[in-house]
Amino acid sequence: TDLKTDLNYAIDNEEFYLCYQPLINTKTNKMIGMEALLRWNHPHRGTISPKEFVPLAEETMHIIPIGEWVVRQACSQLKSWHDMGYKNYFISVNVSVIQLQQKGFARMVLNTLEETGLTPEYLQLEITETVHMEYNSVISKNLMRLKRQGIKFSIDDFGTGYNSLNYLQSIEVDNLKIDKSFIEDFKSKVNQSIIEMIILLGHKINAAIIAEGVETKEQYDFLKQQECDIVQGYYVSEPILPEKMTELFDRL
Ligand code: G
Ligand code: G
Ligand code: NA
Ligand code: MN
Repeated sequence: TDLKTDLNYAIDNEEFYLCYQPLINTKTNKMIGMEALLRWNHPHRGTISPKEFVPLAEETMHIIPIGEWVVRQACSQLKSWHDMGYKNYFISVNVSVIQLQQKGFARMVLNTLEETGLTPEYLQLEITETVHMEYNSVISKNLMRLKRQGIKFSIDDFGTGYNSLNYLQSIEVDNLKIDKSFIEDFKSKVNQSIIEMIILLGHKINAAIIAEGVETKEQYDFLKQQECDIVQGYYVSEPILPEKMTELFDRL
């Protein structure tokens, strides 16, 4: 069978799960939140990365129920961590522009927050532009409605997306995430200029800067010195199962 067909059964068969990766404040070196990252445990092929199946799910529109499952799972996981006494962490959830352009998207997110009991201020949505989508009024209405309720927004892979600058025009974006391709080769003159420019732009519009793909102490120190606010990457921790997160709460 092909993956597109298998997507029909994946939710009901409970084949999806989330990993979590810590986000670290460079000023305090403390964990302040985590990104939820989707995984598909396929019955025959084993674990499949979202890089492989999210584009298919966007084509077939399975991304709508899958995205709803992700928001619910992430919010209820964070709520249970808060209830265990691990307070003040936020959670960052990836959303596809296909989801953002559904009329019912904002309502779905707000209902899920209410049902899980998570305060909206602890939810961050990462806008990831894997497909090209003209910025339009449905998207901006969803964003503004959620923003009014206290939900925060990050532009993922900033500098590589299609419409990143349009989002900045219509809502106050809370975070810009520097794409890991710029961090990977941070010693190149061009990449350093891009990193500096994104940090400058972000701070001018009151957004925090998150660098992803931070793998070495050298990268961490460079970013901290450039006043990058938050880092994420293997240097701190890879994405891990929720059971392992509680260990990190005590350590980070
Ligand atoms: O963790 P990993 O490197 O496998 O993630 C690969 C890509 O998949 C990243 O670009 C990430 O933004 C995207 N991704 C991870 N989880 C989700 C999700 O729940 N929904 C969507 N739409 N994309 C996701
Ligand atoms: O949404 P986005 O595609 O930016 O998601 C981040 C992706 O990068 C995830 O797939 C995650 O597994 C991966 N990732 C996280 N930390 C690192 C890292 O330090 N190095 C690399 N190469 N990838 C990372
Ligand atoms: Na992301
Ligand atoms: Mn990214």
